[in-house]
Amino acid sequence: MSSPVVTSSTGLETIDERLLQCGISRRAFLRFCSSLMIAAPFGLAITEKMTPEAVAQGLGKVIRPPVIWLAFQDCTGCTETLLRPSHPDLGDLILNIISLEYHETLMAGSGKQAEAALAEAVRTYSGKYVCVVEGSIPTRDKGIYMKLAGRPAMEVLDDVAGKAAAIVAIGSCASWGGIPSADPDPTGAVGVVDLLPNKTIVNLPGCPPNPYTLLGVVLQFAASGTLPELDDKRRPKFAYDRDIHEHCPRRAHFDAGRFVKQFGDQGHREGWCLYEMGCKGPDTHAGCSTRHFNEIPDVWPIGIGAPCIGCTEKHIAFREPMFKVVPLHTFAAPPETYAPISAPQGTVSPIATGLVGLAAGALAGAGFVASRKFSKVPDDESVPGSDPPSGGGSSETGPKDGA
Ligand code: FSX
Ligand code: SF4
Ligand code: F3S
Repeated sequence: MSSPVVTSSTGLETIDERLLQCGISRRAFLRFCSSLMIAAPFGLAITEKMTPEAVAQGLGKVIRPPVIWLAFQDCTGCTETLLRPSHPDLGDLILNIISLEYHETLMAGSGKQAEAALAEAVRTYSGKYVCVVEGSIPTRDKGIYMKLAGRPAMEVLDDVAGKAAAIVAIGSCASWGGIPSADPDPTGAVGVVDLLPNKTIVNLPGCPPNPYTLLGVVLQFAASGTLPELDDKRRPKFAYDRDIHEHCPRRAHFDAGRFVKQFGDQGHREGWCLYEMGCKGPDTHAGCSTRHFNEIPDVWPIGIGAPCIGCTEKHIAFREPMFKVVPLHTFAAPPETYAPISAPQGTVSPIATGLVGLAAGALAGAGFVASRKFSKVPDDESVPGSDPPSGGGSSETGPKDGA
């Protein structure tokens, strides 16, 4: 894998040529390049240490990569996320940046016409196209639970992905089975890598994943014939190297011990930490906490007040109950004591203010904070150090217990 997806000898246009021909403005392309940079500030060769103008200049010269998109057992959420950016013209732009040769959901043709289009695309770009796979593949009973044109999905995958230059498994379903593989897994759903373990495959789990991760991978491959560095689960490190919790905007509440206890309670309204509502952010590798969806700030699960369900992690999503509290890793454990959210309000007389008064206040504050423990009493929003509500049990259990 050392050459770009296609060369100009195929007669395909560059991205610049295509945008010019379609009358798509430079401004829209620059906006796209800026979004790509936000999604991949490090680790993607086409954006690293560059300005949006430089990214646009470089990408403009790239031959539009031919993409054949297969859809198996999925909800089409991955396609939706690609084509639902905040600016309608951005979806249009994306379809002009890549050369989407086949996509059942988006193409006008159906039946025999669609079959012919797939065969034609595979023939024309054999060994040069990127095969994007959406959805899991059923394997039980020889794969009879999903057929395309009379062929089991397994066979279609083997044929089409087998002739690709690179394969991108988009979404958790294509990466490792996703929702269809949840118990009782009636179809024996698996991901692409389970069936083609020796092929060049990039996994982009997420339900759905961020579309710019896909575009970044495909465009880097088109530009240089290389793929970004992958982790041991074949996920590009630029998008999956950190966990949600590391950069979560609610992290300060976690560290301060302010947890939502019930959806709709005061803490929920004030944007406190969702750990006790089952948030799997401390155990989930994805970039959602810094790269929101649809280019709209706060459009991501935790941003809208829902716990992260760990949708990028095979051992969590659709395996662990959504609202179950997960044990924490050591590094993520909250401190033994919490810094006060606001300075304790003392009753010291103004006459007594001064260094001595401040020192006494600080000591009192430290004791006040050190006495604070997590409470498992439902709806316990009492002030730490005050009497717990009646019926309250021990408050000795808390997130750190599972660390
Ligand atoms: Fe799965 Fe994607 Fe979730 Fe849906 O393709 S990753 S169910 S968002 O559409 O397949
Ligand atoms: Fe954010 Fe979840 Fe971590 Fe709380 S537990 S800080 S909501 S990622
Ligand atoms: Fe998925 Fe969690 Fe992001 S549920 S979309 S990894 S915040």
